[in-house]
Formats: sequence, structure tokens, C-alpha cells
Amino acid sequence: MKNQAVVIIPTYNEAENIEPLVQSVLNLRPEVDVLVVDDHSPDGTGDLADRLSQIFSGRVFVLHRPGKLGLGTAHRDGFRWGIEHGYERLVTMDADFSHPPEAIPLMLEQLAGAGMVIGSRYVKGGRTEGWSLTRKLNSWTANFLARRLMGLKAKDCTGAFRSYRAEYLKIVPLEKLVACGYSAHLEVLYYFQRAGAEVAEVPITFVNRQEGQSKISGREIRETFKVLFFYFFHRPRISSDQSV
Ligand SMILES: Nc1nc2c(ncn2[C@@H]2O[C@H](COP(=O)(O)OP(=O)(O)O)[C@@H](O)[C@H]2O)c(=O)[nH]1
Ligand SMILES: [Mg+2]
Repeated sequence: MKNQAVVIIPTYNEAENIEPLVQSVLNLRPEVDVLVVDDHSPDGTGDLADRLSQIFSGRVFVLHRPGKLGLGTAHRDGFRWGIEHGYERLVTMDADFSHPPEAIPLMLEQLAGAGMVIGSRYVKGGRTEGWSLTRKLNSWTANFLARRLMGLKAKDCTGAFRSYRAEYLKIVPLEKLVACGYSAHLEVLYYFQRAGAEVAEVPITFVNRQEGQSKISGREIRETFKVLFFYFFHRPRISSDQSV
């Protein structure tokens, strides 16, 4: 029988991380597959992912995109691929081990009572390790503004470590999202909340990456402000075909 869950891992220059990460996800449970969404990484991550998909044929898949198109659109393409391929549960995680793979089984189990489960740094028991003060401040500010301007209620609105029930993703108008990058996580959460879908959070320890480099940039910060103000002024509604 086909596996029910797929872990979507967007990559851009993650050659040091991709093999050990995929291996640790596959070791978790036999019923979890992996989709790597690589944006033509100059360091050859896409080739490494292809090799993994040959070694672990039927459990590891690769989506190659022509260039760096953003983390938000990588998740979106991963969602579409996962839904088309009939997975019932989808997980998104970063490739740099900041999101602990061992949290995935609980995040999948908790989907029994929720449409989305966030691997959360900001609920009791969750934390970050190895972040600079500036990085902490940026994250705190983005979460604060997301609650104030978009009305979001989760404790960790900005994190990308999440599990979803596939049927709930129809709540989100994927083609209409404003962001290409990181702030698409805010938009997805907005639509879940607006539809009244249950969002749960489980605590994680987020460890700053040991290998490779962060891709966060001034452009991402500017895009986050664009998203925050767009939703503050427009408060997009959900249409009836988006309800679950
Ligand atoms: N496919 C794809 N992946 C991306 C892109 N930008 C970032 N990523 C991946 O998204 C994840 C988070 O990026 P990272 O640099 O760790 O961000 P940080 O943790 O916020 O510093 C990592 O797996 C990156 O390789 C992109 O444009 N395309
Ligand atoms: Mg990271």
C-alpha cells in the first residue's frame, strides 16, 4: 500500500545536510516518504537528492525547479505534488537540521485532532538554541506583528516546521498567495484560522544550523512587511469552496 505521509524538504545549497537528513527522516517510520524540492542549487544538492531517490526508490522523490524561486513557492509546489500523489498527511521541514526529525511522529499523530500541527519554538517546552540576539529579535518582532496586524493566534506563526492534513490544504488559495518566500507561512496560517480549522502546536528545540549558510535576506524581511500590511488592510475572505 502507498505511504500516507510525505515530508517536503525545500533545498538551496544544502549539500552537507541533505543526505544525513533524508536518512534520519526515512529511519523514523517506514510509512513516511520524502520529497526534496531543489532550486537548481549551485552546490549540487539536486544531484545528491537524485542519488538518494535511486537508492531509496519509491520513498524519496525530487522536484527540480530551474532556479531560486523562494521557500514559499517550494512549499506550494510540494503541497500540489503531495496532493496529486494521494498523500493524506504532509510535513514541511527545513533541510538544515534546525527542525528535529524526531518530532515528526508526534506531529503526525496530533493531526488526528487538527488540520495543522506546528513544531513550535514558542509554546511551553519549546526553545531556540544558537541564535544571535538579532535573529531572536527579528523572529519575535515578526510573530508580534503577525498577531497584531494579521490577527494570528498561534504562538509560533513564522516557523516552517509543520504537518498538515491534505484535505485541509484546500482552505488555502495557493495560487493567490502574496509571498514567494518565508512569509508564505503566515498566509497559510491566516487561511487556516479564517476557516476555523484547528491548529495545534507541539514544542520543539530549534537548533541553529551547523552546516551551510542561512538564506534569509533583506528581501525576505521586505516581503514579510508586504504580507503583514496586505492582510491588515485586505483581510481576504475564504470562499465557500475553500471550507472543510
Ligand atoms: N527550494 C528552495 N529552498 C529554499 C529557498 N530558500 C531557502 N530554502 C530552504 O529553506 C530552508 C530554510 O532556509 P534557511 O536558510 O535555513 O533559513 P533560516 O533557518 O531562516 O536561516 C532550507 O532548507 C533552505 O535550503 C529557495 O528559494 N528555494
Ligand atoms: Mg535554517
